[in-house]
Amino acid sequence: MKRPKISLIGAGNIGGEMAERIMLKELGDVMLFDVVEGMPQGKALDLMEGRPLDDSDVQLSGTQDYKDIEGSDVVIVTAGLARKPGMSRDDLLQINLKIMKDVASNIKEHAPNAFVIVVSNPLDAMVYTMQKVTGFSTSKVVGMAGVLDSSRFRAFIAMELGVSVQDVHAMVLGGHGDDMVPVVRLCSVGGIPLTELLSAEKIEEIAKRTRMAGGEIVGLLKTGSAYFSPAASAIEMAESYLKDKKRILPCAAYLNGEFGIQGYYVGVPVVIGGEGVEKVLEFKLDPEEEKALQGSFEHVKRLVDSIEI
Ligand code: TXD
Repeated sequence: MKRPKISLIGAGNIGGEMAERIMLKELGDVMLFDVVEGMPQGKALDLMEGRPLDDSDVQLSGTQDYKDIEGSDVVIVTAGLARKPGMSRDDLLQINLKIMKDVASNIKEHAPNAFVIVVSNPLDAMVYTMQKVTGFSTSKVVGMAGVLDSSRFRAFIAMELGVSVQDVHAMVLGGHGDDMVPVVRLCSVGGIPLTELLSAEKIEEIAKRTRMAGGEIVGLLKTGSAYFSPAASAIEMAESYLKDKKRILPCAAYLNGEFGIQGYYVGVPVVIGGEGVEKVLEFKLDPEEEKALQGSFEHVKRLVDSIEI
């Protein structure tokens, strides 16, 4: 039986990191695509040469030719610019929108049956563009943001309490912006509500750090944005699809009225299995959460309504 084929459109910081993770997990064969001559080929060859050290037999290749993504089961898109200090994710809109339209039309032509995970920022607008341009079922186009944002939230809580990250469960809803919504009420540590373990002030401090975590790393790196944890987040989603794991993951998914939102991509808990986004898990929000999600959605809506597709 053939291994799955995973094409990575964008072989930069996140693309290269995802390729290595796929190799280590033997998730499938990798096709790295980038517009920079030689770079995807070089990264693929480097990873191929390291396979004996990890007993991995997947095949990795690099290309500038979209024909080489044919037959992809999964396509993960990081093509585009990353922000620099002082830039917001929204500042990337015009340049990355142009790139996303080009990428989407090529995916439509060369990988019509793929599950597409969009990573590029501004995420909620880019995943919307991907779905509109490809015309793929909304269950086969999803955005990666909530898995990363929730991981950050969980990590900060574990760091504060000095406990294992395995026992911290948390979810972040909404757009992938500084107005994202860490759902404090549902956060638990070993089954104990977070609100019983930390003060309201400390929790708000952690929630704020979660919302600003992307910018914190951009400020430290100065040359780009986070890539280790975003790569891990996208691969978690791809793995749930490829292995039909039915994981419940916070993702930018197309909403058809759930959470009172119609016709946009916003971060909500979904089930990812062999059919893609198989279910949106809607649940009751309290008035404060409702207001925060609405505010975050309004930001997404303004951005999406401003683009010409
Ligand atoms: O949670 C999230 N969704 C975010 C997403 C987390 C972190 C980073 N976020 C965004 O992902 C970031 O703001 C960027 O928009 C993307 C990719 O971030 P990365 O750090 O991987 O950027 P790089 O290293 O610059 O890689 C982007 C690659 C680079 O090699 C370019 O040559 C390539 O994209 N590129 C293209 N590839 C294909 N097709 C076109 N047109 C193209 N243009 C540039």
